[in-house]
Amino acid sequence: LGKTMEEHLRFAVAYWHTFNANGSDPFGVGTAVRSWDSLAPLDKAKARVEANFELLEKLNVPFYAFHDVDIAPEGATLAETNKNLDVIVAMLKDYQKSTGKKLLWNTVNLFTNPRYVHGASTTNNAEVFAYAAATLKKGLEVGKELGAENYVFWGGREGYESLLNTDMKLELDNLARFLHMAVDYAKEIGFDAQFLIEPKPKEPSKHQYDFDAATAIAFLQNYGLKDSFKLNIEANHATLAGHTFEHELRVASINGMLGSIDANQGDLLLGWDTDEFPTDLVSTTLAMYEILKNDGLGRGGVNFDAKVRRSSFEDEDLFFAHIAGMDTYARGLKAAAKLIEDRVLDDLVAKRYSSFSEGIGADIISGKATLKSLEAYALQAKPIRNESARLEQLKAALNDIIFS
Ligand code: GLO
Ligand code: NI
Ligand code: NI
Ligand code: NI
Repeated sequence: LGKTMEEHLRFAVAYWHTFNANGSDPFGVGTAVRSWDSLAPLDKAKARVEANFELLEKLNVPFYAFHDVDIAPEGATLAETNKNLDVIVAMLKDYQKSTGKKLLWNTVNLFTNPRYVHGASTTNNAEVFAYAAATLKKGLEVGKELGAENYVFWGGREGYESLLNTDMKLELDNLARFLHMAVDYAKEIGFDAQFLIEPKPKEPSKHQYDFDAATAIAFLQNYGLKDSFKLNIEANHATLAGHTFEHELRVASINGMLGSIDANQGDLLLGWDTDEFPTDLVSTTLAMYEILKNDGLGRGGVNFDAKVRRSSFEDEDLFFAHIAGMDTYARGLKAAAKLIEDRVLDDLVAKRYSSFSEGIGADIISGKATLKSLEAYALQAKPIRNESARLEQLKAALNDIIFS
């Protein structure tokens, strides 16, 4: 389909799920033991940089992604935090140069620190908004310094716990103001990354404003931001919102807003963002089908926002997990390409909607039809006959392609 597999699958490793993660979960402490555990914070950060690039090399993965707090320790003041960042960013830059590895995207963490208990740009506290804005400013500068191809906004706590104490209108206006400031500043410093909103319906907040693709697109449109953003669609966030991954990809795609993906999968029985590595071939096939139909992800990529389980604490597990994820996406890509090349779905879809290409259907599409002309048609038309959907036949054909 005009591109190599490498061009279709621009894999990225998520810094926060590899050597920053240690296997802890809400009910248990970390299980991974690392050689740098006893080092001072900044030395720890340096050791992780080294480990990150070793992982990228050994996996032959071209990209990585991070939050500011993943790469460098927060200081007691903003100035100190920024100084720590500068040290590590210089080191990352050197490593990028010597290895050829690139930054798919960066972002800033505006949800972990206690100052963000009420949100960041949607906080009730203007001082917190200011601090978040200053952190964002630094994030954009870091992205520019490292040549990030995208910049992600996941609204960690941009939502509410209760409407009883929430001024929703003000919070949404402020979220838009925050994003406009980001657009303006990126322009000012010549940072030309693609901006991406990552929708998620809940967790940690009870309701998050970027609930799903459709909600995020409407928000961006309402506030005059649509041309400056695309979406980063995460599989597990789609299912949290009650959608399939492919639904969210389709919604983004038909609106010209599909930018990048966070590759993972949820658990059918657990109702939260479990961030498991993607190993479901049917899901990756349908996802890659949407992505191929979108003509790829452009400067986006396939970022493994996925973590090994608490019981998989050896560094080796990180390798197996990423390899399993990459294999599942590569097979999904092959199956999706075959679906397209064999016109398994296209012919069927074309046939299914063929009534819109002539007669009354063509009038509807061209805008010529009115309620009156359609009534005139319906009054003289013969009894209506629908075709069978042949769903089971279709699903069997899909299985054939995926599993053969
Ligand atoms: C959390 C998100 C998160 C984002 C990343 C970017 O559910 O998936 O991992 O992808 O933090 O801020
Ligand atoms: Ni994510
Ligand atoms: Ni997530
Ligand atoms: Ni995640």
